[in-house]
Amino acid sequence: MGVFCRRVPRDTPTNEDHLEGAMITTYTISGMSCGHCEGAVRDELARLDGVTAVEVSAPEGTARVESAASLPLAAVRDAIGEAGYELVDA
Ligand SMILES: [Cu+2]
Repeated sequence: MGVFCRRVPRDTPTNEDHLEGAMITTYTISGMSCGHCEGAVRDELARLDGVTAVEVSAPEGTARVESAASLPLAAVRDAIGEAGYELVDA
């Protein structure tokens, strides 16, 4: 609601290395307002072990994460927190 994003834009390449048989999990995230927020969340999630692709949508408040194996929820929560946002429990 009228929140200004003060994040500095960064060039973040999307990871397009799709793995066959990968797991896809969608997480709900609160607090994202624009593309810079998306980039920050994507950067952090992409750093997690086993993550092969990340798509983040600020308007939908979601992150769609593709990974080779199931990700520990605590690690996902920490990564989103590191970016400055909050994982919303389903
Ligand atoms: Cu933003």
